Amino acid sequence: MSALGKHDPEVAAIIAAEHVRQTETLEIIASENYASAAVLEATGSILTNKYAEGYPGKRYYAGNVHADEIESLAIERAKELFKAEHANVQPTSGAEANMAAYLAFADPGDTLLGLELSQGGHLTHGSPVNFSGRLYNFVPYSVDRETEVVDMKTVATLAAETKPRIIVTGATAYPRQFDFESFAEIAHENGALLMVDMSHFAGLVAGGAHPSPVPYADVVTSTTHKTLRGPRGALALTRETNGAALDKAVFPGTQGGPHMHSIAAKAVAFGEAATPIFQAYAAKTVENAATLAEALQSGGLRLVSGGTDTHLILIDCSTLGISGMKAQNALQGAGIIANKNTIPYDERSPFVTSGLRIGTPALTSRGMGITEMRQLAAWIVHVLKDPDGEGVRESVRKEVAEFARTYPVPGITNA
Ligand code: DSN
Repeated sequence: MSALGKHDPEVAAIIAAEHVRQTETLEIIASENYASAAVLEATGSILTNKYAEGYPGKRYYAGNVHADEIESLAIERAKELFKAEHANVQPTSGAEANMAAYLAFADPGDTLLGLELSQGGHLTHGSPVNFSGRLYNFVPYSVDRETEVVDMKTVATLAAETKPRIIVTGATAYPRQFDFESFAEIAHENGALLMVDMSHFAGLVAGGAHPSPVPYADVVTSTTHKTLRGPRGALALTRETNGAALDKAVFPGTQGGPHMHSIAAKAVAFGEAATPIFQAYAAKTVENAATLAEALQSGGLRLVSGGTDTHLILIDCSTLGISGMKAQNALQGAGIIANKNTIPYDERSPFVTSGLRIGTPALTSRGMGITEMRQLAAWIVHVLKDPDGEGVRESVRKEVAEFARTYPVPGITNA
């Protein structure tokens, strides 16, 4: 029996039940993934015991020889992986990485541009209920009503009119690639910096399956646990000239003691992401999303922007006469885990929504491919066309559980 099982059977039992849930369901939340056994081991390591405020070679506490080694290794691996001049691996979440980037390169009250939350942007890209929207004058840009893709002419006009300090791009529910080169041109012509939050597609960038924002952006932030398949956490990249400002904004600007166990796990994940196996994973994730999108469209579903270039698909449930919430709940009853999401110009509230966001990172980590994506699409279409049918949900749930059990979950049933 494990130490946890002996010491605290109540917590151990809940985690064991979560093992079963992760094994028997199909995880298609676009931002979720499975960390490897090595990443989990580093995350659960004794590095959690150490306080290490500061940076390698310049700490505020004694005893940091190994903290310095691990953080330096993580920094070097991040720089090498993303071909960046400077990396900070201390942000504990994407929100904190973004907070540090704003603190480093703007002042409270400054104007910034960000993609509207209801159109796929993130809370920290200027939502009025978030620190970003409260401290900064965020002006949102939108997608075109017809194409549902960001219209660079509108961004250019808005930038010329508002002269922002930073233009923020990147999203949580946008199925297309951003045009980093045009964003950089617009930003620089208007005296702004370009910030790219690549949280969703960082793993695709690392694996060469998506253009990199690093050559164009002045600052790049990312979580480490989505397509990148690392521990829950984040990082920020910038040019050498901006490195000191960014570091100061992370510590002491927005954070105290870094989470050294997570930093060790980030180093492991960056090492994994630099391998040919990961390159194949990234390519497969995108290929699976394209296959899934095509199969869903053949099944009669409407996809926002007509498809995907990434790991992510946004389904317009309103054409089926149901809300995103109803779709999410019906699929959950069938063992398929997705999340409701607003779609551009949504008429429903952000809690109910008209959309369903899905993605292929987690299932691709389980070794699934084109055949499995076609089967998944058939189940999704079947359930969404009869969202009140208990019989349909129950029969799909049994088929899904049996099917899912045959695909190992990294970190649980294999390495
Ligand atoms: N929760 C993340 C996502 O699902 O995209 C964003 O913070």
